[in-house]
Parts: sequence; C-alpha cells; structure tokens
Amino acid sequence: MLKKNKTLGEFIIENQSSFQYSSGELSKLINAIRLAAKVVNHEVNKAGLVDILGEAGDTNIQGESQQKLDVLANEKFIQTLKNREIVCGIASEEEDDFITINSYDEKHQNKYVVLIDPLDGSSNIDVNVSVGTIFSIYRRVTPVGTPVELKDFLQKGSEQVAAGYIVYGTSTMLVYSTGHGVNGFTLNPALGTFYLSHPNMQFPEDGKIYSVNEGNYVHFLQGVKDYIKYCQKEEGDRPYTARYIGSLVSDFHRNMIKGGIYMYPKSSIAENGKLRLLYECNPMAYLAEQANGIASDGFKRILEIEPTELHQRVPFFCGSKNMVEKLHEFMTKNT
Ligand code: P6P
Repeated sequence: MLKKNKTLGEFIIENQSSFQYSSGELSKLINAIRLAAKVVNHEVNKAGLVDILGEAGDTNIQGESQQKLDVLANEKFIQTLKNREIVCGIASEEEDDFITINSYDEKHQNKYVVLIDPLDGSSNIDVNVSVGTIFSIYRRVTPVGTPVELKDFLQKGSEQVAAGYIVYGTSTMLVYSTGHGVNGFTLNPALGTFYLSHPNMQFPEDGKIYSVNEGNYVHFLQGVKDYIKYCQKEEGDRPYTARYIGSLVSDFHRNMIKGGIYMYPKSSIAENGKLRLLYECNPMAYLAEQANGIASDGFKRILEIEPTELHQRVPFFCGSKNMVEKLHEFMTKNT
C-alpha cells in the first residue's frame, strides 16, 4: 500500500529502481514535466486576469507579444524539456513537424522522445472549464547520438515507457504511469509541491457514466447509436448518466475515479474521429490499461495500432472494462 502525503519527488526516487531502464534519465524527464506543469498551471489559473486569451500575435498590456494559452503551454513544455537536455526529440499537437534536440554529438546521448498535447480542451479556457496536458514517452529506436527520425515517434502505443496527464481543474493533478500502475499527485499551490493523493488508481470494472458529444449522434455508426440508446434505456442499472466536459483529460479522469466510458467515434463528418493517436489516444490508452481499463478504436486495442503519420486521428473508446466490452458487442453486431 503506497503511503499518501509522499511528494512526487520522493515517489520518483523511491520507484526509480523499479523502472527497467533505471538510468535516472526517466526520473529527470518526469521531473522536467513536473516543473513545466507548475509553470503552465500558473498561467492557466490566471488566464482570465491578464488577458492572455487573445489570438496569438497581439500584444498584451505589458506590450509583450500576446500568446494563446495553448501556444504558451506548448512553448513552456518544449523549453523545459530542451533546457534539461534529457530528450532527443519532441512532437506536439502545436508543431507541424517533430523538433530535433541536439542529439547528434558525443555530448548528447539522450535516449527518449516525448509527444505532447500541451493544452487539451483549450476551448474550455475561455469559459473557465478544466483543461489538461497529455504526454507520452518512448525510447528512441534510431542510434543514440544521431539526429532523431520520424520512426522514433511513429511507434506503437504498446512501446511507451511512460505516459500521463496534468488536469488543471478545481485542483491541479499530475497522473502518470511508468508501467507499474497509475498514481495521482495533487499540487499544493501554496508550496508548489505535488503530493501523492491518489495511489494505484483503477477504473472500476463497471460504471454508470457515458461521455460522448451527442450533438454528433446522427453522424455516428449504427453500433455507436445502438450503444447510446442502450445507455439511455430504463432497464436494470440503466439509464446511465451523460457527462461530457469537452476535455478528454477531465472526462477520462472523472471516469477513472467513478467508472465510465469516454467515446470519440468516427462519423460521416469525421472519418477517423477527432482525437490524435500519438499524443492523445496512445498515452490515455496506456494509462487506461495500467488502471485495469480498456481503450480501443471500437474493434482493436489502441496500443496495437501501427502509426503512419505524426498527427493521424483514430476513433477512441476508453474506460471501464465491462462498459467498453458492451460497446464492442454493439459495434461487432453492426459490422
Ligand atoms: P468536440 C478537445 O478539443 C478534444 O480534443 C478533447 O479534449 C475533447 O474531448 C474533444 O476534443 C471535444 O471535441 O467535437 O466534442 O467539441
């Protein structure tokens, strides 16, 4: 049983040896993410006050170049990871191509690449609703000391060595896994310290919450439509409750605690769905499976999908085991 009130720093040190590549670099990487999370949290929490919601390219009251919060979050995470000289490459939802970090001289033998969605659900910022950051970590597959290549990023989700998210909600939490379960840390803003508040997080096998944008109902496949009607039918423990925040991290986080299913299906208006495989679906699927949940594209494991493009989209169904399996029944029945 993990003792609560442990700081994230203590937890990282104590669990470093359990990580199969424990060279300390991954710990330094998680520490860099911890720092960036605090910086972004500070900006997110004051967003409404210093008018940083404007379009990128304007100037704010201090005459600084005004930046949209997701651009700012992107810059903060990239800058922090670069400064710590731990990774050899970064891919981001905000960057068209991956970024090479000086990995091709004898001084830099960095082994890891990081993929991020720096501010997921950023449209919620303007209306003061929670948002999140998502990160995914791999070991590079090309030789250390050479420039990072696209293939270092186009790895199956099952090859991740760590993944996690920060949720900027009523409190700010960092939730992550290095393959030994999922642990949640809550930021004490007065001290700037993350404390272990949710040890060994697990999806309940059953749940009564379904999260989907029902405004797209008419465009969904028949199997998804039938499953939504199943959730709404008065029978047994149903109807379920509909909860959809418009922020994957927030819906995922609530469903992992209470039980539930999150769905972003493909449709006639989004032929592969909306969510990105590499820096949204894969890290959340890694966490889901580490927490006894399931994540699929409606038919197969997200973590088994062979990526082909940096920003490719896939349909995404994720959450409590029995709920996702029931969805699979409806999807299979209708193929
Ligand atoms: P829609 C945010 O843009 C996001 O990527 C997820 O965080 C969220 O669940 C989804 O898209 C919301 O998309 O089309 O329902 O507004």
